[in-house]
Amino acid sequence: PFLENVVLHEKFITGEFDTSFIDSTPELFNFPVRKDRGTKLLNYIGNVTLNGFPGVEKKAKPILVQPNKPKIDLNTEIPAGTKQILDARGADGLVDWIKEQQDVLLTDTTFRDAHQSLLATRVRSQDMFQIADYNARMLNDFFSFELWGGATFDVAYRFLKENPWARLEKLREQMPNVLFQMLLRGANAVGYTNYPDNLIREFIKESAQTGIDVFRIFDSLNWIKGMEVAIDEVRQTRKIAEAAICYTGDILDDSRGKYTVQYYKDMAKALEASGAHILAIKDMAGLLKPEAAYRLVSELKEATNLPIHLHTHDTSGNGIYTYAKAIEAGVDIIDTALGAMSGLTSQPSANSLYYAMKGNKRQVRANIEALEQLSYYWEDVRKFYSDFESGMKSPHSEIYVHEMPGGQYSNLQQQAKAVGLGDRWDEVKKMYSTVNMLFGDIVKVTPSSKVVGDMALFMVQNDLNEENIYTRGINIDFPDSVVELFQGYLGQIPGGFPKELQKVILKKREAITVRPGELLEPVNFKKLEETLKEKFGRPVSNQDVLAYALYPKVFEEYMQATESFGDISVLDTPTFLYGLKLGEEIEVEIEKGKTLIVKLVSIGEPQHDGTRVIYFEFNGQSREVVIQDLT
Ligand code: 3PY
Ligand code: ZN
Repeated sequence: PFLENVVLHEKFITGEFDTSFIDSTPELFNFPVRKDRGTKLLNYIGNVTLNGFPGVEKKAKPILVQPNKPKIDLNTEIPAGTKQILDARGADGLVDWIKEQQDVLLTDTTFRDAHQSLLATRVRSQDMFQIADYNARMLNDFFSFELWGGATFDVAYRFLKENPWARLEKLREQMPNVLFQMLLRGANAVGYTNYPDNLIREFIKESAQTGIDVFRIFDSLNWIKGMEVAIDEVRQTRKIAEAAICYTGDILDDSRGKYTVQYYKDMAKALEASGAHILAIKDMAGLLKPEAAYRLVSELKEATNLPIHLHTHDTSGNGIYTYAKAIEAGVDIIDTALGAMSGLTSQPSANSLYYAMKGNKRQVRANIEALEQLSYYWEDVRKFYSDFESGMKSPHSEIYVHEMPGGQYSNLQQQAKAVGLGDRWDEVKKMYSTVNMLFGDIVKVTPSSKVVGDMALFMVQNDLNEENIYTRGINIDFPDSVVELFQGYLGQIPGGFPKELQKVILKKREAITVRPGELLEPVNFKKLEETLKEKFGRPVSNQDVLAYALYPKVFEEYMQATESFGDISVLDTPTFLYGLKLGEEIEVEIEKGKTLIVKLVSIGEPQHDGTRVIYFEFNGQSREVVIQDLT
């Protein structure tokens, strides 16, 4: 390391050095601590074995079978798919191709929304890499794989300590034939707040380069201004801008005057005018009832020239029926998950939809045998993550009342428990819809849904209701997220914020009505890169810089984790979540052709400083690590 420091030093490279160089350059002696990869990995395994994994009940490692993989030959050539159509014919050519199809095309959400909605977004890259080669050969007739964006970016760094860009890159290598789709929260990118325009643009550019083809862009308040920068940038990268209308309310209920068919038609036309290639109906909570789906799709088809891509959640249990009616009305593409990862708060099942449409003049384009075999794999993998299941066991028709998005239900329930409102959950749910109406009936999807949830908890906690809020609220400080919403920092709502409540919440603060992106200071990427290089003492990539710009603290903690543990994405999921049992031996492929064999031999008694020595066998040799016992 010393010689390396010398030859890489700026003064050495530029020749600005003399014989006093070594004495006058103390930084030459700053060696990065180079723990070898093996020791780092043992540190992780020792730590998780002893202290457990956040959110996973500490218990004996369950017996989990190796997931069942389809029996097909992977030495066959990967058949061409939609990705090749985009590459050959461009975005407009692909749109023409979609319009020529008689069949209903499918998007598979298993790698993104399905596990975001069922398993708190915790599915790791490993479990995707293990099956991706099969997907490429067995789901080659799919329209797209939704596998990135939404909460997956944040959760990968924050909880899984793995790099979401590396996930995308590797999946792209494994599945070069089908379009890759991501969910982008417009000006909030993959975060919870508006970012500067140049950060949105740079993030899209890098995502497109790394492998994303279809960007589903939405705004959490259906504010088109919040989507325009993203749509423009996606078009510039020559990828596909799929602009979404977020569906809320009920077009069949005349008492909900705000979100009418006309409202959605106007929005769709505006999105078409702003450059969308495809129109998405994003029904994030699963509120689109079958008859409403028929009407909405029919009218949107008339109002625009765009292909329509429908997304729903199966929380009510009516998902397949909704899809069947949408298909009857001419919808082009539909979001489904593989059987074992579908239903309830996730997407409806591709497998079930296939059978539901059998005999119909519009068939679902999929190979049912492939769907069934891949579903077996996920049935096994899902068991790894059982601690992250929400506990919902049957369809919830009350979704039509509280309108909570698929991914929020279990989160808010956890938040309620954390603030001591666990036994008042029914009140919180009711308050969620009260808050929605107090706010002027808004779209509820990340991040606006989080604001409504924060406010609902706050009101129940402080015995506030729709009557006393205007009088008692004057003397109360509201949660930051609520203040920000009413300041206009997430954008504007149709019809404007309710004035009286806005005054109560903001007090003396000013609200903006322009796009927050117009006010935010652009990110200086060059400077940020320099700062990070210095901070982490190693070169950083454009992807690192972007991740830091979006999530500074999360990214920093991720970097610290990789410094202590190395790349732990290589571990199998049961070991990642539970560690090893005494005497258990595993193989870890740390890179192609390089495998480590790790066996847990024993765990020492606690020492006076609260540590324990953990004894391993590592490639046949004795190794030990010292771990702080936090239990
Ligand atoms: C997200 O923004 O992560 C969503 O899934 C919204 O539905
Ligand atoms: Zn969704």
